[in-house]
Amino acid sequence: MQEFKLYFVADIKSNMKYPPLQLIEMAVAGGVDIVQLRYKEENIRFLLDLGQKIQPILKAKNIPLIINDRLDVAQILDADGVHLGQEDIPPIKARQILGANKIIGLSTHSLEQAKAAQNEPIDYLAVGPVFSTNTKKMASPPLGTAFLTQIAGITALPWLIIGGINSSNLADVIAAGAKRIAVVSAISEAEDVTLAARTLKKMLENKLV
Ligand code: TZP
Ligand code: MG
Repeated sequence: MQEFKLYFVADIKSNMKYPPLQLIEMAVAGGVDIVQLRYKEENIRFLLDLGQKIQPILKAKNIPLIINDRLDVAQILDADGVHLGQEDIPPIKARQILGANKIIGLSTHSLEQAKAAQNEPIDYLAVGPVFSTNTKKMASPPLGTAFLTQIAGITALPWLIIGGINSSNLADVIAAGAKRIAVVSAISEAEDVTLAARTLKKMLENKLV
């Protein structure tokens, strides 16, 4: 998969600060490299409709669209890939269904899981939560920054970190070895979404600290 630094998880909820389409447009204007649609509610028609609306915007900028959990939605949209958790469809099954050319990402929550991910047919792994966050009910404890120094040594895959990352702690996680981050609230809860994305991107590119 193409290199990326700033991975925006567009966690679509009914009580969002901005309408989803507008949010994604603003985040794209700020330079996010990948957009994941994450939607845990039931109106799959809505998700499909949103996916169809954002696809031309993302395609125009060569930004991959990743769908959280839902292989069926990824297939219907012909999205660029799926992101799976430890209790979702196993990556091997997703690979059989989606084929070699789609992106498959996997969430991991410990060094053991990150190590095991090496043997999975995936394109990248996510490690987290690094910090505590209100965005997702925490099923596992925050890993902290010291943990990050160990990840690079155990995986040859591109890895990103997730969970409570924002412009205030980004310098710390970069210092601990992170090169790629995924965020929900640091972008979607910002007053100025485009500026928030742009600032994170510049910090990741080492153009601003
Ligand atoms: N997986 C682990 S933490 C998390 C997900 C989807 C939520 C991250 O949200 P935020 O707002 O960037 O902390
Ligand atoms: Mg999942």
